[in-house]
Parts: sequence; structure tokens; C-alpha cells
Amino acid sequence: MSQIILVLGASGQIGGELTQKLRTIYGSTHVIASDIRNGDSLLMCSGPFEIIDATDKEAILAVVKKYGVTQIYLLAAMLSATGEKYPKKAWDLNMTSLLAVLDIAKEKYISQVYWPSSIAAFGPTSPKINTPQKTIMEPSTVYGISKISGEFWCNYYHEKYDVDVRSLRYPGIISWKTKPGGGTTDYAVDIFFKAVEQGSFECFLREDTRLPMMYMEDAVNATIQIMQATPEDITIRTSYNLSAMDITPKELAEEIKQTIPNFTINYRPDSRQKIADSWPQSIDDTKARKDWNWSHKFTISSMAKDILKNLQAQKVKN
Ligand code: AKB
Repeated sequence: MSQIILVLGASGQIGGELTQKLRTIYGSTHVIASDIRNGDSLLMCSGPFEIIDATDKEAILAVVKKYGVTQIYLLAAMLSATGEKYPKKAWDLNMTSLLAVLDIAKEKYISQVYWPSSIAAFGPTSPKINTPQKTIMEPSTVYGISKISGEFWCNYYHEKYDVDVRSLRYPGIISWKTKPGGGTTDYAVDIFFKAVEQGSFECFLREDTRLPMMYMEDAVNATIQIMQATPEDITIRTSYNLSAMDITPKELAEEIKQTIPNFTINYRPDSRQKIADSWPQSIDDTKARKDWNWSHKFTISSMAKDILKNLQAQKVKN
């Protein structure tokens, strides 16, 4: 059966690039992008677009019925740093949207759901190095609490109602087409923009803050790969650990200097340091690699070269 896909949160950092990739695979008319407000011209013009508040189950259902949607990718969320400013709003957006989509799947309007978890589901008491798939998880941010709770809701709907829901614990995702907003790992995107625009960057994390990261192309591929895997290969219905690289701001700056030798960086840690310090430094994703053959393509060096090449070309064009 051919898939009709609805992406909720398609104007966001991951949603935008995921929508474009899904449109090349499934055909542009088969992928409906949606967000609470209009997106950029590429998103709006390359296929159907609907305004949807992801917490409004009836609004989602109306679009599901209108297009005969078979799968939902739920990317709408409030991230870690903004979540600490608005804890109740973060909880409401992150949980109400998930339960709405899980209910639509339980009622059999759609056959598959994708929902992202995060390394934020771990906390200060989790092992920091090569954090295992199953371990102590006591998150200290509201975003993390919503992610660990969401994971258990996904598992519950799978066990109890046979909902085919799949999930990945994203590390920090580094991209150049769309900027993230409100996350603790956002510095790893901003650093590239500032390096190309100004040749310098002020980092809100300490130079030695090691965090798991991944290039957007790998994150998009992993997301589509887990959704295309046969159900028997998906043995984890909470969320899979996913990993590609782990880096510090200092290492990233050194990598940028390979292309922009005069680049300078200074460090002014703020409240996000505490969030970063509560997260793993590296992740063991053996289970994803075994179950559905996950493997990443980009290293720090190949990622940095690709981003800088694209941002420098964009600067020349503008
Ligand atoms: C954040 O920093 O909040 C996110 C995440 C790691 O989930 N990028």
C-alpha cells in the first residue's frame, strides 16, 4: 500500500529537511507538511501544506481524513532550554500532541507513528560514557521528563492497543538549512553560521562540554529507516539510542579552523551548562545497529567541511 504521510511540526529544524526527503521518496503529493504557522516557500510550494496545532486532536484528524493519511511523523515539540522557561507549556505541547496522535493510531485511522525522544531522557544519575540502551533514567529538565514519559506512553500504546509506534533518542542535531530553536545543543549549529558570517563565536557552554551529536542527513536517514523497517525488527517500543559522534565546543572550533584559520571562539557558560552537564557524553546505540542495520555516514570532519562549503556558497549567492 502506498503511504500518505503527515508531518506535524514541518517548519522546525528536523521537520523541514525530513519533509523534503520524504517528498523525494514517496512523491510530493503524498507528504502533507503542517505546522502551527506558515513555513518557508520551499516547504509551502513543494507539496500540500496545512496549518495544524499539534495539540488539537480534532484538527489533526480532519487532515488525516481529508488526505487518507496512513502515517504521522510528530516533530512538534518545545526543546530543553525553552522548556525550562515555560515548564507547563512544554509539558502540554509535548504530551498532548503525542497522546492525540497515539489515540488517532489506536482508533485505526492511521497505521504508523513516528515520535522522537532525545538524549534528554537521561539525567545526571545515568552513566555518562557510552550510555546504554537500558539504564537509570532520572531526567532533570521538563523536556527530559516529557521524553521519558512519552517513551513509556509509546510502549504502552504498542503493548495494549497494538499501535505501531517507533522512536529514536536523538542526540543534538547539526544542520545548516534550518536553525534549531530553544535547545541546549543549538550552539553546535550557531557556531557554523557565526564562523561564516563574523569569523567569531561566543559559546554558551564550557569548552570541554562533551555531548552526543549527529549531522542532519544521518538523522533524517535514521528516521526514515526505522519507519521502513519490518515490524519484527523493531524490538524496542520505548525509543532507540542513536549515535554518530560526540564532540566538545573546543573540538568543533578546531575543526572549523581547518577551513577558516582566523576563526575565534570565547566561552560564556549560562543556564544551559547545567542542562548539558546532566546529559550523557556518548551513547551506545548497538541495539539500533543490530535490529535495523543503522549506521551513520558523517564524521565531525566530513560534516564540518560539508556545512562550511554550503554556508560559504550561500553567502556568495546572497
Ligand atoms: C535540545 O538541545 O534540547 C535538543 C535535544 C538534545 O533533544 N537538541
